[in-house]
Amino acid sequence: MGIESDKAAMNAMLKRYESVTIVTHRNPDIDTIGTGLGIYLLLKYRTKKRVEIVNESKVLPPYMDFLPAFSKIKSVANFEESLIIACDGGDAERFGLDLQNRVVVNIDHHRSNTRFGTLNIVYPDYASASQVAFDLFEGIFEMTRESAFCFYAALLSDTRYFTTSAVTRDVFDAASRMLAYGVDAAKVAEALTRRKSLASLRLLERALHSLKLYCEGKIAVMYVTPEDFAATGAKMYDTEGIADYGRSLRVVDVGIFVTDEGKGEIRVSLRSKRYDVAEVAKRFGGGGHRHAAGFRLFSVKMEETITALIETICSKKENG
Ligand SMILES: [Mn+2]
Repeated sequence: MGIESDKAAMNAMLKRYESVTIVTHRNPDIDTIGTGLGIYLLLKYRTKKRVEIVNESKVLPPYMDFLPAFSKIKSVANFEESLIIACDGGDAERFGLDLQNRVVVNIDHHRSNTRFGTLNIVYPDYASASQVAFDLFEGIFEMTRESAFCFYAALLSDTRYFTTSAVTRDVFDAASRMLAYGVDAAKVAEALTRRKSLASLRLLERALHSLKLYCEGKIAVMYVTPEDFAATGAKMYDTEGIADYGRSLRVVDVGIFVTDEGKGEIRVSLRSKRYDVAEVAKRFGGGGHRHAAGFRLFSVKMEETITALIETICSKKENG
């Protein structure tokens, strides 16, 4: 165990393959895409291997287009005998691709990770999958500025700009080492915080309008409906960051954000200060981190989902 033995295992694994397929998770965030692109660029520049990077969605969030090689991401995997490197996914289903009978390196930081890989490089104390990838590949290959840029963007995003409970001295140490490769921190910060779409702010306005408190103010619920999407022209990726608002209130412990795009799928994002929302998400078939988790439900009414969640969380609060 430990990063040095993981480096050796990763190196040995890479030596056995001429081609590599990097997979990123469904409903992608910057961590999965940034980690994937960082590894993609390293393998491209530092090896002679054939490399592809895949995300099952046809339309990727445009706000990620500042990441180098973003346009190289494909929606289907074409290599058949390649080594799979899975980025930032707690279980194999998260990737929406058939990973059965494939050799998989699982690079992640979710405590709930099911260790679905052939080689599992999972560090639950790390703040992002990109921090894991950076520690892992630094020393295997000479790091490049572009890869460090991708890893740093993913770290900044997954820590919500260094505000989550996962932020430690090690995180700042990793961030500092990333910047040492020439990453422009201000450029990354601007890309993440100052180029939102108008539709995303209009959607936020509507989401805030829906805000209600429950359980003596301990739970905040916000939602957006198909009508909200239609009225604003927003897409699913425009909901990025809205889930954090409920929890930002002083009295609130758990923020619930429910998204119904009108396609028969309801997405629930959970954020908390202390409550273990990963456990709740797991009970509803999802997963995540202790203070940030989520799940999806199909063909159910939004109101029923919200009621069930409030009951689950509020009753557990009273009991303990
Ligand atoms: Mn992550």
